[in-house]
Amino acid sequence: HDLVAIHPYSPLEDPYSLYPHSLRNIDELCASIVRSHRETTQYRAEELQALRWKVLSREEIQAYQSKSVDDMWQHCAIRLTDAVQYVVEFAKHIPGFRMLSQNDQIALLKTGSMEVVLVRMCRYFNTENNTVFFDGKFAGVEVFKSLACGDLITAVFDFAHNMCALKLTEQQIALFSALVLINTERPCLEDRTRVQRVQRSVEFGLSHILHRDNQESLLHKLYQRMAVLRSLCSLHMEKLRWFSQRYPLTAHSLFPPLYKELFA
Ligand code: CLR
Repeated sequence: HDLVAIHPYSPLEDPYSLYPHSLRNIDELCASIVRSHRETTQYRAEELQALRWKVLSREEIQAYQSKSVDDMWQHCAIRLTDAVQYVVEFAKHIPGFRMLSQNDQIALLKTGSMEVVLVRMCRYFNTENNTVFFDGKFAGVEVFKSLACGDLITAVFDFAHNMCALKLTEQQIALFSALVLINTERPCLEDRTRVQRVQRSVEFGLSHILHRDNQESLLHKLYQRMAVLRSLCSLHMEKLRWFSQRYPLTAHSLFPPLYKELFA
């Protein structure tokens, strides 16, 4: 288990989860989630802003388009797995997460990590030309043509575009990501009440900062986005099953172990 290896179960390191109802300070909870978000997003907002002029050339786009289906899938699976690994790091520092059993941590990450990657995608998205930062440059939908899953790519880009339109602050993104991850509706949870306690504190944190920012109307929109995320992730799983049937060898031997563990 790759995930178990990166998740030593150490409840004592986490003061909040021992006393979930005596959160002395909701600001402290928010600050700690924002800090772990900041420390686990590969690029800072200013860095990404400065890189916006870097777009793929005609030739580079053609190079991606002429890759074989399985080459391009493998390439994207590796990029996605990198991103997922940062989300796992982020999860570990959400107050209360480490208090959950290893099985529940894995159950939450199995369904939630891809959703958080998609939430994070809006930081890497340029709405002016509908491109995403991929492999060091900004890439449009056409770059992913050889994956042969145009409907998924279009849906993912649409989602990023709509998320950008909400103009969330880094703090709002951090709290929303935590809420996406800590979700009692996920299948196979052993101790739902414990997950619920953590979920409540994160919900409380999110409404607290939205209230502070005078943007309470966002809450409803964010809950709507969560439903879209769920459908995107089941589409991703569907595409992965299709791919694994067609290219069992690539899926079996060339995909990163963490990608297989989470999604296969
Ligand atoms: C999301 C935010 C992360 C950094 C990051 C890394 C990889 C990117 C991902 C972001 C967005 C979605 C992405 C992905 C690589 C491939 C994937 C562009 C920017 C596209 C949508 C293709 C998905 C293909 C699957 C079907 C395998 O912090």
